[in-house]
Amino acid sequence: MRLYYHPVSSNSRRVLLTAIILGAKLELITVDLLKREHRAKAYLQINPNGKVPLLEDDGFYLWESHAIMQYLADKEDGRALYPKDMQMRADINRWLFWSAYHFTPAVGVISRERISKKMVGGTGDPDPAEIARGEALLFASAQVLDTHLSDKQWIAQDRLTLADLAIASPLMHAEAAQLPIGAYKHLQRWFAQVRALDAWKGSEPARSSELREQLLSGPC
Ligand SMILES: N[C@@H](CCC(=O)N[C@@H](CS)C(=O)NCC(=O)O)C(=O)O
Repeated sequence: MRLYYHPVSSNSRRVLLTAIILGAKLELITVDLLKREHRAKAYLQINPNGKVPLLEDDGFYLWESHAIMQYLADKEDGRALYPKDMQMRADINRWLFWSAYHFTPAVGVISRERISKKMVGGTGDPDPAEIARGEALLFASAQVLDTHLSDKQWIAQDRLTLADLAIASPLMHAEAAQLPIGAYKHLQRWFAQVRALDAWKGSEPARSSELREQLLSGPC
């Protein structure tokens, strides 16, 4: 299997975390977003969205990071991360959809203004109106998550699952994007647990060359 990704992409990060924990064997291919490789004709033919990540498995191309996580978990028999039981799975799926539709886009509005704009050559300073819009979205989502975690160690099923990996990933930019989440203490406690995972450390952008070796020589 091949993963087209970028080391600082949080949507790629959730797939990397999943792959590391599952011990999946993956060839990592960097799509250089700064050089706009994701908009090249050849790449658009395999992912018409022009985004990372993208998984290729024996000629099958799969885009959308949450769908890739589910596919890897099923393919690598990752029952602990993604149980087969219908209701357990539905519990996790609801958080994956919540991640894709609410939490990740909320963080994305702020990250785009404070990080991505500078990375792509800078079209100017963060737009205060966009920051305010992102913060309003993020406060609403962070409150839901914080309340949910007030009596739970992990998001679903009382153990680490795809839900935690999906939702923690955009927080990789918490400091750089100055995400206003310091007051959410249950969320902070949970995120500290995710950050303590070997897989989190192993998927840090700075370790992408080590990761490349590790995933390529994975056990399966
Ligand atoms: N919903 C998609 C979002 C993918 C996405 O937005 N990826 C970003 C990197 S984190 C990207 O490729 N951006 C380039 C662009 O939009 O031009 C997923 O979860 O895979």
